[in-house]
Amino acid sequence: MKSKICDILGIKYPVFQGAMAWIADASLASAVSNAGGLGIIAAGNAPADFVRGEIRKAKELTDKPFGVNVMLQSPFADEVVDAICEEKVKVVTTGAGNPGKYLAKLAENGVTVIPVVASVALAKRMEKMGVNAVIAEGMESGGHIGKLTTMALVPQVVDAVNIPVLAAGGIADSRGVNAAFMLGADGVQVGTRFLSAYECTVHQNYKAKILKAKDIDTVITGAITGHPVRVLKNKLTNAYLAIEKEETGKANPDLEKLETLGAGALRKAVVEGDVDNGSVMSGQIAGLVKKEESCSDIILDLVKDLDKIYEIIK
Ligand code: TUI
Repeated sequence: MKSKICDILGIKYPVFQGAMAWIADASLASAVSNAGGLGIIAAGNAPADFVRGEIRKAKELTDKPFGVNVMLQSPFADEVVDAICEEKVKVVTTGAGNPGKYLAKLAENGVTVIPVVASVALAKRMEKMGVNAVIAEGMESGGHIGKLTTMALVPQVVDAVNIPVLAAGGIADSRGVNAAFMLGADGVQVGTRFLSAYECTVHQNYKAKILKAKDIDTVITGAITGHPVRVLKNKLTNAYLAIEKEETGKANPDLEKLETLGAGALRKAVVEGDVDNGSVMSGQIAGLVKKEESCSDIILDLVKDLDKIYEIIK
């Protein structure tokens, strides 16, 4: 038995690399694709020309399929979708919203579309609108998150739709992969573990903070603004959460103070390596990530028991 998602995309292993904003560039995505998974370039909040540049670099670095993630809250989302179609990217994932308005254009251009969903309702709506698969992402994930855990979300989405479902959130080794298949998933998306990859160009301080992280080291900021984001605890999150506490319950909470504190924080950590005052997005599973490795070794470790799992679930 093979994963349906491998057949749809023409990839060897049913492992997607999570689209970490500012981090998942052509270097990481092409290394994952070359290793048999699906590498994904994160558009994040970047303008289309930057994304186009990464797509062209990835085409030089791999002849395997790779994807681009459209962050739907980006002010550049429209132009990024145009660039994706012009560059004939084969696979698009979306995050942090409902991609409905882009689906017709992407389908016309032959792009396989796989949105991230955080609820059964959105998964069903997406299936009706013709997407090829969905990624059910639990709140164990790093970055922008929904409300449900992977354990609760994945089987409910699997039962609600007839398209392949990938599981994301809290998966960093073969035990997590096996568990995801037992929940009915047809593949997985892994973010945090790839932060430790040699081919991941994130600042060394960020990598070191991930490698040192313990199980209880992440916190959720932004609950009050309606944009909850999971990050590793640091000076920035202490200041941020103190303001959140002060403002919670007020008739007119001063959200601007929080926005000012958060502005540019991800870049500060990823590019400048300021892991005290920057935003170090990470999943709850960071405590399992212990050493730097190649993307190829990471993928082979993730899928090492899959043949046994296929036997069990067939
Ligand atoms: O998108 C993500 N994770 C991200 S995006 C990101 S970039 C960023 N930078 C600074 C501040 C905020 C974001 C960092 N991490 N994951 C995919 C994801 N999508 N998780 C949850 C969702 C989601 C949630 C609700 C998708 C759809 C949704 O509902 C939309 C609707 O209208 O029903």
